[in-house]
Amino acid sequence: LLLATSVPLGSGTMAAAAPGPVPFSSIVPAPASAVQTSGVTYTLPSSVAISTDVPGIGDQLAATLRKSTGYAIPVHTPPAADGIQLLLSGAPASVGDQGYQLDVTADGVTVRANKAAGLYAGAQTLLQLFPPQAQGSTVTAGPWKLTGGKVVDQPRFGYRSAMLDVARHFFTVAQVKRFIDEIARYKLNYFHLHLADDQGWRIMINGWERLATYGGSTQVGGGAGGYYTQAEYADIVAYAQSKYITVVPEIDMPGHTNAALASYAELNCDGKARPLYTGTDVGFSSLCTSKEITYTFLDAVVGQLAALTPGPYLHIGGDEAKSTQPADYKTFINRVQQIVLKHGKKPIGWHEIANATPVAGAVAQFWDTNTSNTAVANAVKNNGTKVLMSPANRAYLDMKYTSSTSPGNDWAGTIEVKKAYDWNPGAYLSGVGESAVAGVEGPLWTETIKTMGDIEVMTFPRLVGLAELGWSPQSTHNWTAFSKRLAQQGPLWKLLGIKYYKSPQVTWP
Ligand code: TNX
Repeated sequence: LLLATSVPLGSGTMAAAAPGPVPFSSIVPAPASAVQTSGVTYTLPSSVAISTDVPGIGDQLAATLRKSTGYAIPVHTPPAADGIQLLLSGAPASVGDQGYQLDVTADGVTVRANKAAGLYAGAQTLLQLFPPQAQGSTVTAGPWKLTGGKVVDQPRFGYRSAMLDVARHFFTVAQVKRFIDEIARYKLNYFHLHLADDQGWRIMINGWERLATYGGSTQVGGGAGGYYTQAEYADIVAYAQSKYITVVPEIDMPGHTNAALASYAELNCDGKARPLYTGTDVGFSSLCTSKEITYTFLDAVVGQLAALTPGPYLHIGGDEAKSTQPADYKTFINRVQQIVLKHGKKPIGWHEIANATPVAGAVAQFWDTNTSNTAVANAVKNNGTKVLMSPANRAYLDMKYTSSTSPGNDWAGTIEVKKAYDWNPGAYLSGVGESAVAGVEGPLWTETIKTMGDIEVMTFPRLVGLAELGWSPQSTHNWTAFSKRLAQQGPLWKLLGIKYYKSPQVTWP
């Protein structure tokens, strides 16, 4: 990278005029290839327009830049050739379905991609080339200058995700959408919604209404809880889709099911409804694997969720089934996988599903703290199972940063920012090499997480490290360089009111 002509992002944040231009070395996740053109910048004229093959992406970019620049920024479809072009033509085949090419010359900006998802990713890179004020909600005086050069970029792994547990503490649709906004900036393309656990059932199921109205009526600590109507869930899914994020809904089973067992007596082997639960223990509940009503129930749940979910996956949980006999667990998971397939989806489960027989196309999500797991390695070898990497001592967003930070859990240790970044998902678990890894996910369990601020401070800055592990080539992996990129996000988070942990490991501007 040629950095001689550029001004570091943090140096002008107090000035009235927009600082900049931002060097390519600040792009996070680090791009596969980025070369600046010495001496070249593009200055946004106040007459700038966007010309795009995907109006939804052009409109989102224009809406952001209108608020901060005060420019009109009309959005056209080609053949108009405007200052900013977002095109589904001319991208190299090598960038695949999720990558893009971005060119900044003295005359304008062109993002090219093969698919809309790639164009969206390129638009996120483009936004990062503006100073943080460009994403603010008040007008800042220009000139708005962008560093000239070429970025050719595509992800290392196709699956990059964050999980939010809305069962332990319930979060509103507006809070979930804000979280989606926050993760989309870093090119995550999946969002895992943990919809049911011992403490709460958070989605209306027609014919089984008490799951939501009773099973959803509380949460950890005894607060009011809540649930999403099917229309609200569909709204979350559509919102994520507009940011090229695929929602993966999870109904955890056969354990982590106390809320369901409290709502319907017949789901218990002894036919007696359990009391609602507001504590934080795990492993005490199980659906009755030997009763037919269990599978009738799950067919309704899976069928309705599948109909509401355009993405290819449904997450069936399967973790910590300590109150289910191992043989019953295998029978149960194998049968539930067939229900998922019947409704046109592929199952994802926590890695314990490798103890059953993962079907073709199933994904096992690894969450343990060790670096070898025989059942997972065998599933990879024998069933072609792909692994989603969420090692709890690296990727869990609910772990405390240090023993003196709160909120958070610490059963998997504390995870400072460097520890969250400094591992290699493609060479972490024995027998699970690069080609067996679907990608990475940062799960945020919410036993101790109650507010949007709690969500944000646990997520940022750590999730950006995970996003980089999922997107950037291993050859770019370097803590010193990463921590500098990361530091440049601080002013943006401050401007947007996003709480983050000011880790002493990072030199914030
Ligand atoms: C274990 S890891 C769980 C969750 C808890 C989490 C807290 C896993 C798949 N299950 O039920 O919320 O630890 O860190």
